[in-house]
Amino acid sequence: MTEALTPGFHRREIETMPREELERLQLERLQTTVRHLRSNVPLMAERLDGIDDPTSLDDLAAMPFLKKTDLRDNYPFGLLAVPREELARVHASSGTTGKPTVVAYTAEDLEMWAECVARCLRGAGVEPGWMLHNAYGYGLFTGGLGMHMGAEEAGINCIPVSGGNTERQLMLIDDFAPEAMCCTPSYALTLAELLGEKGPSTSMRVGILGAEPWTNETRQAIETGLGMIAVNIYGLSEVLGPGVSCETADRDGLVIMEDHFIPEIVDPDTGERLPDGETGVLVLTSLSKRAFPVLRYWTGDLCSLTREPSPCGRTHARMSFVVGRADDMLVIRGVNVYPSQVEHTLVGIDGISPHFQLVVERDGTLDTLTIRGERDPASASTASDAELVKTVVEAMRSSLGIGAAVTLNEPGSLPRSEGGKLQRTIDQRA
Ligand code: DLL
Repeated sequence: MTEALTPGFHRREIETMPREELERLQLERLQTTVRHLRSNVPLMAERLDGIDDPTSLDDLAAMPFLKKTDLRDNYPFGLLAVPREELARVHASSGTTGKPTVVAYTAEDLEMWAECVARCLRGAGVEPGWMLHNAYGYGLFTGGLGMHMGAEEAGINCIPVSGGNTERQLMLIDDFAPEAMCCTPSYALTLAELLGEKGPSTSMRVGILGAEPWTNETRQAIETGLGMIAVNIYGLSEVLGPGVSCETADRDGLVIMEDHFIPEIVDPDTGERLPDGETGVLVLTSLSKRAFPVLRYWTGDLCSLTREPSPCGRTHARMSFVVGRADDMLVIRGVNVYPSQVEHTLVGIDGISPHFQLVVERDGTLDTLTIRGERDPASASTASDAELVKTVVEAMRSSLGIGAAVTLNEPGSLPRSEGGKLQRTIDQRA
């Protein structure tokens, strides 16, 4: 049984600040950031040449975007806005091939980050004095250390377990009885599966899950499997690490730390700003970072925004779940397909487990999509394999708008997360 939790606060006065006051603070900090970038980052001085300092938040729309390729082209430290001696920490974004994307922090930047994560944890319902089982990887990846600092800032006892060695993780969860855990949603599914029929006898009341796209359907599977509520935390190393935004225990959109970041949603093709409620690319501007400030960073993540106040009294903008990345989009026979659409459809079907893989191949000139799924051994569904496959094929045709082949694999045979992010798409067309 998952039990409701009440969202708490870490810095209530900031988290519930009237919007007018918040926007005044954002403008002041934006002006400081633009001046800092002009004076200390040659690339930005060049790009901002001829553009006036902002006198209103709307002026941001006239400023240039910063993209991942800019970080790559200036690898490793070309975009730093402080001398190297002032750095306290370096991290890098995940990615398995080539050079990583390097980011850096001053001691003050780390304090700001810890405060953002502390707000996320308190909002998710984690109480000071609780124990947090932290299964995000420790290392260059921002997940482990980012969550760790935030927990300490909020007076939460963080167990630095890191990823991998799943049997041992389950033993520690049994023995230490943590009230909260954090890891990727795919790893939470792995843990839930291993608990299997024994069911969720764990002490955990809330999981703070993110670092990869997931859906509400997967959330339900995790909540049932682990007997806790699951909240979505978002972030990226280029902008901070975990803690740019996070759902509260109300699970009603991810609250953005707007005193430190300005969010915009733009059209993926034209870069034009889109109104609240419309889905487009999330673009983020940092307002308080010193070592590596970013102006209009093009995250590539697709979502929408609302500026309606939250039921718990928070006034900062909220973003929706990320529905995919502009560059994760598969174009199959001319139709745009996001892996999250498949997940959304598949995980809702009785008899099918939440583990899947997408394989795209080219047969002559024709692209084919195969969805590899598994039967859910825990489901009471009596449908035959053939009937299940037919159900999935029909559901996919109506949700994706294209035909897909569906295979049912041995339960447990598809790849599982061993602690980190899980790559679910295999595109063999290249
Ligand atoms: O994944 C930071 C993080 C750690 C976030 C732990 C949350 C928890 P990167 O390795 O730089 O940083 O990867 C950033 O991961 O641009 C998104 O595409 C994706 N991502 C992160 N959080 C979410 C989420 C960390 N909640 C990239 N939903 C981002 C969907 C997410 N995608």
